[in-house]
Amino acid sequence: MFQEKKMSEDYKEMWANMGLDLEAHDALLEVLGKGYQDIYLAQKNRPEGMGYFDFVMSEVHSLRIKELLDEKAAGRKVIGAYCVFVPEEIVLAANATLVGLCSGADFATEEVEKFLPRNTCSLIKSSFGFKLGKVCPYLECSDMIVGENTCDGKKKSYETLKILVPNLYIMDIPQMKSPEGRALLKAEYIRFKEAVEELTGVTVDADSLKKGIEIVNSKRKAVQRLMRLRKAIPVPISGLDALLANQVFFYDNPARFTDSVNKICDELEARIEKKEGVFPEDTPRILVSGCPMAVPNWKLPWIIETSGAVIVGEESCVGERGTRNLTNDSANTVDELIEAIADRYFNIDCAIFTPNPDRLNHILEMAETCNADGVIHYGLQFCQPYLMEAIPVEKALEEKNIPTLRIDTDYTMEDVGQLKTRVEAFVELLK
Ligand code: BJ8
Repeated sequence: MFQEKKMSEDYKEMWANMGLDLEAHDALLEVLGKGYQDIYLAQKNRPEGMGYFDFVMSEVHSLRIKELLDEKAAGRKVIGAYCVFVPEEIVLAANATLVGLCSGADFATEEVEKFLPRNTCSLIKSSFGFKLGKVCPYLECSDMIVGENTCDGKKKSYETLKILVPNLYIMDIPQMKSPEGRALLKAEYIRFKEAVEELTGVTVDADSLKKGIEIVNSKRKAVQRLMRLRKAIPVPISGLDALLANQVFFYDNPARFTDSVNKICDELEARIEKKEGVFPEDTPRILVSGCPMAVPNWKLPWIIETSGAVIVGEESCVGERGTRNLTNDSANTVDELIEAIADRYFNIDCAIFTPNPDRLNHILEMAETCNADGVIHYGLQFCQPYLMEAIPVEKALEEKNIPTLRIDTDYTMEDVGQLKTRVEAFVELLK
């Protein structure tokens, strides 16, 4: 007990030294802890390996931050990113650590709306809220923050974020899958490599880049393995737990994360062998497609899985869109390896691309391979790219007789009752 108190006092000092607002931060941790308890720990039949992720979440602002600060004290740099277009391979090759900057909850909304219009998506508002509310230790310990020109909302909001953070680096991202777009992405990755080299004082060479690729590929392979196991009937793990693994992907030490996911997969294989499911075999299976769900955005998955259905896949950047492709590491020069990295990332089918037929095909393919009975398209209000694409996505799925429900929502809890009614009706239809 005393030990625990002493530890929490030490962490308070650590947070205060980072410039966090302790009162606001305590309030955030309390809400987060309560939400985790009610949503995650209330689940039944969880794989034992999820204990590791429960631990990670309980320490997400403490032990992991202490690890990052220890790394920094030893001379390593930390880079924060908002988008899966930022190549972790290059960051690792320069002996730095990449962390995702979460943006999954409303915070300091009144303050945020002094800087951004009200009709901005929750994800962007959240990223500002965490900064203005001084509650995100990842943001505060980042030596460089990478913003990317993806959607208009992000692109323009970074002009303002630049005033609030001293170390914002902007990466340009193409909007079309043309040879020119591919050339732009490669040029941007070379420019990013140079900026990271300047920050770290480490020159990236072919060996370090190959090593970086290997580490990130291993992470992705573990998550791909998890994804494959969810195809089983009955499904051996809940969608909420699988989402959590996909969320922790962005924070944890990569090697430790890979091991932990593989351990869960071993356990799931044994479950599948015994035909042991997390829900009854006839539970309707849902594919969720759309905007990314960053920690602690668990609202819709929680609604779905407490309404008689199970989520069997996420067509999302916090899910398959972010992890499905590997980077080829067979080349032997820095330029060729960057080429391979650009090839890998150019395949990401984010809705900011126009036209974007790959995403549509991928959703159809996922619905089939995941044995999904229906698709729920998740769009954040005011997110033009995903809300606009939701219409052709729904049409294409209906042409294949795959029932689809379109949900537009935000991070508030105001619409929970209404969403639950709609999801329950959809699940009834699937039954
Ligand atoms: S690669 S999905 S992580 S940009 S929800 S901020 S699109 S208005 S998040 Fe994304 Fe990279 Fe694409 Fe993935 Fe804009 Fe929409 Fe808000 Fe969004």
